[in-house]
Amino acid sequence: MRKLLVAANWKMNGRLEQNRALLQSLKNNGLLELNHEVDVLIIPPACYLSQVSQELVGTQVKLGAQNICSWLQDGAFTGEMNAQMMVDLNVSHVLVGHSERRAFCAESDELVAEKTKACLVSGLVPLVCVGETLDEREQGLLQAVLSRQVLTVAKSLDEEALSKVVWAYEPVWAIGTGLTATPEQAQEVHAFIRSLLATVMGQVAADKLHILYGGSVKANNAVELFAQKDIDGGLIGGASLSASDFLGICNAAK
Ligand code: G2H
Repeated sequence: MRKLLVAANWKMNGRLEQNRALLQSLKNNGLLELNHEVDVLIIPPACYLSQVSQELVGTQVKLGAQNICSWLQDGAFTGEMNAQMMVDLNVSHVLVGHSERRAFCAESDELVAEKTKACLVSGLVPLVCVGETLDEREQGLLQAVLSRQVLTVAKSLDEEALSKVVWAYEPVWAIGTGLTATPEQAQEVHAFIRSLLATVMGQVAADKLHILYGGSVKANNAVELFAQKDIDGGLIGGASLSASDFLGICNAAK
């Protein structure tokens, strides 16, 4: 039985006061009691990691980062941050391969694999995002795209490292659009991703992996999504910016 994980991806949103109020409201309204039944992860912009880390002291809520630089330990690389720096900030998880970074920052499958490795070497859990565009789905390329994205990462890792990766399926056409994959559509893709991973690590190990769903998850569609056999929680964008919406989703994962 996989314990569900619900992750709040704040993306490029928030201000000091707004974050404080949001976290306070989450804590006052049941966030801390959830942890027995659901794992919760908050992924703020890098500049607010320290603030969120401090607000979460004494709780079991985990802290995630939205990005790392994979190719330098330390050095002359203005504007970048590496995995070791994230460890210093109490980060446990790092988003890798989010479609917004693939699209806006031209991140390739190979770079996603490098970043995944860099996280693992530093003891961080990579949360690797994969998903097809609407065009790709309509052209019948869904399985080809996901195979390429998943296997480029999976085949670059040994089995022990691969067992530590968390995956997120985020159909690009469902991100921030209000469109959501139906629970059946999502389940079908999650089962496919798990079967791909089973070809690399075996079925028993693949059955232990977490595969989250992301893309316009709301409190009113989360129950059905999370009830699917191969959906192990959610990566939540827009709805994570409201305490009541996010808690509604977390409660759906109980
Ligand atoms: C997908 C998701 C969170 P949203 O990007 O990563 O965002 O819930 O706003 O579609």
